[in-house]
Amino acid sequence: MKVVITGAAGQIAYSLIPFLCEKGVFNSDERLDLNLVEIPQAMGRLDGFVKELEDSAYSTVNSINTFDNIQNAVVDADWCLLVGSIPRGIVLNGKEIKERSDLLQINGGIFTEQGKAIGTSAKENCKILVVGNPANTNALIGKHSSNNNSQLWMAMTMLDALRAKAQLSQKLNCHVDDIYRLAIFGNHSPTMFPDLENTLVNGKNAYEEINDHEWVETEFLPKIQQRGAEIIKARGASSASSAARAACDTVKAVEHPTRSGDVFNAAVMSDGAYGMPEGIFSGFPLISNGDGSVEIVRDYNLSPFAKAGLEKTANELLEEKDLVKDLI
Ligand code: NAX
Repeated sequence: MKVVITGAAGQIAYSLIPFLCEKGVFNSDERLDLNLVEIPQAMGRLDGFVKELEDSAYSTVNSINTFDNIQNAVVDADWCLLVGSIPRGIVLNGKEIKERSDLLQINGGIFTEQGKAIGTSAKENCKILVVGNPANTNALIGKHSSNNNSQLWMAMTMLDALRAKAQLSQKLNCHVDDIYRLAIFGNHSPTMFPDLENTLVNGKNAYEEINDHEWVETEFLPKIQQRGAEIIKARGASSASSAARAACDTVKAVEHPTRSGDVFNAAVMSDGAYGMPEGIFSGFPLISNGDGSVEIVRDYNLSPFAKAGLEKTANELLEEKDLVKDLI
């Protein structure tokens, strides 16, 4: 099983790769060939991490290989976890990258190249998870560039779902495993919409159990939407351990059948479900059949409040799409 991870010397990958090497993540006993990709300047750091991975002597691992280019890394890949990207605030050629449009253009170049390589050389049933931000639009660029409709492209919204579950379990004093059908709609950005009106906790409707719309609108939603910023402020760096957990959980969710009555969360190409415009990557509630295929769950009832939330995040995704229109 060939698993490609870009940004392999970064902080998310430092937690993610050990998680992926634990038993039971993949639905196959085949050992892992880990293809770790970095930019040339980071290869020294990556070599140091590889020594640590070797010293961990994972029984699930067959080989660990490093690459400073995507083309050779993705040949016959089963999974590509695209974590590497250029963060906002970095100084490139003497200019600080502050604007979303600049960030989209720079990362657009990266995802064009990666998409082409994956579309041509990875397996026809390859699964691709984009973590690097702006994840939804990077996935759109990657999928378009791959020119290959048999591969499955996703962008990560699992972290938003885990954050929402954690807050809900505190509010209703339940275990996170008691929560079913919690969905994140839209962009992985502060416009995302976490829906509680279709969420079940121990079989009961979570929104009705909370019975406090004010709390949902003025505390819960802003908390989830701004959680990334809250962590950056406290830690001086963006979420890494939790993002790694979420990426590993997404792989696991796709590899294994979804438990009965539940969903998992990722952004996939919209086909118009729930009124999200076609041709953007949007978070949806999904189920996996455990054979590599995933489906959007389409029986959620959306209130006017939820529909307004979806419209806002859809508009942001359309704006992002417009900013990269020359790449797609
Ligand atoms: P780091 O800056 O620690 O690591 C990123 C790594 O990517 C660096 O080592 C860099 O050299 C490498 N890289 C850059 N361009 C590359 C390329 N073309 N090929 C291969 N490697 C390349 O960032 P980290 O904290 O690991 O975060 C990675 C990305 O995840 C960022 O874009 C971040 O914004 C995003 N996040 C996404 C989340 C999500 O839920 N979708 C949540 C967490 C995180 O904010």
